Amino acid sequence: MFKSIFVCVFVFLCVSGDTDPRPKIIIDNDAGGDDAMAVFIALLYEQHLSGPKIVALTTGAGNTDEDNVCRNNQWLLKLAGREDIPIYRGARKSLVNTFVKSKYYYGVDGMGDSGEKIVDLVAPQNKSAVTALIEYSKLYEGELIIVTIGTLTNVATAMIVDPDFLGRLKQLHIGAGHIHSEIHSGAEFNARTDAEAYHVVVQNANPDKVTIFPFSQVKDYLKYTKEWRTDVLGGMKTNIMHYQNKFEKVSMSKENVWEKLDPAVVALTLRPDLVEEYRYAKNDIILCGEERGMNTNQFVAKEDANVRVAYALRHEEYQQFLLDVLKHDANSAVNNRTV
Ligand SMILES: [Ca+2]
Repeated sequence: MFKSIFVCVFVFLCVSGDTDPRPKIIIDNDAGGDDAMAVFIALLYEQHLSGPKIVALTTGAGNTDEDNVCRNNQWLLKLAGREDIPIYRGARKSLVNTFVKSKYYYGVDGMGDSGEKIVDLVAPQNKSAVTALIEYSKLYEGELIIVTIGTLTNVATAMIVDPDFLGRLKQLHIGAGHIHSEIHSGAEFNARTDAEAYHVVVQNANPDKVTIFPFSQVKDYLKYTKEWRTDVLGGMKTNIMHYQNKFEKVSMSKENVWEKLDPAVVALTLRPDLVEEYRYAKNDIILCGEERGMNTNQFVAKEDANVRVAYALRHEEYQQFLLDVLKHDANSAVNNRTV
């Protein structure tokens, strides 16, 4: 009896191919210089601080076209020495033919237009991002956290294809949208770029599974001086920070302060204690008219909510987190850059 149970467990573990008890993470991104830092943080946190296991990256158009986003994901894994992580290519445009062309905030190539040539890249997988998301949700049922830091096109499509998709996830963490106010009055890029996808996701959401990390809250709570980003964070002599500074070069030239959604969303996923207050909300997006792409949000009791919102964030603790994680490098413990 015990022998047969042992054999069954052994076969299951062999088939699933994983005995690691840590949570599993997929980062769905549109890299993007800010996505780059988010991916680096997750990889370094896994490698040096026993963080959740990054099992895949999935791509979609956004900061630049999907061909560039895919290549940028290849760069990131190469620089981090993590070509073991598969890349699955996703949405090349929005669900409805309303794709808002990027203003190339991070440069035409999405990564600072540095002219850098990073070679010997590992090819992406043939399987699509949507198929991969669904299959990983089955492989790691109850363990998988999907973090989106681009449009919601891939996740919305997975929800449409497989109505049980969200139920199998441990969490879906969404970096998109705003809690609108006088100072956050325009539509947020990730939400607006595929407004229909955002609508599909929140229509199918529930607050036990879905947390929204609005950009407005990052702007309110996690705003730092340009000097701190350039001299302190950017001054750390690691290979990864050397490239990260290049990837943000175009965007930094336009900014007076440093406030980035993508690294914050990944950091708050890895370290939920960096969120000071969550609230529950009825959250959606406006699809028609002049306000298209803007969010609607009403804070309510959990039983009336469709999402949880990361509302108040810890300023100093997040700043320290960035220093503690990004002081590490891909190949050694601390500060190994010599050239
Ligand atoms: Ca992004």
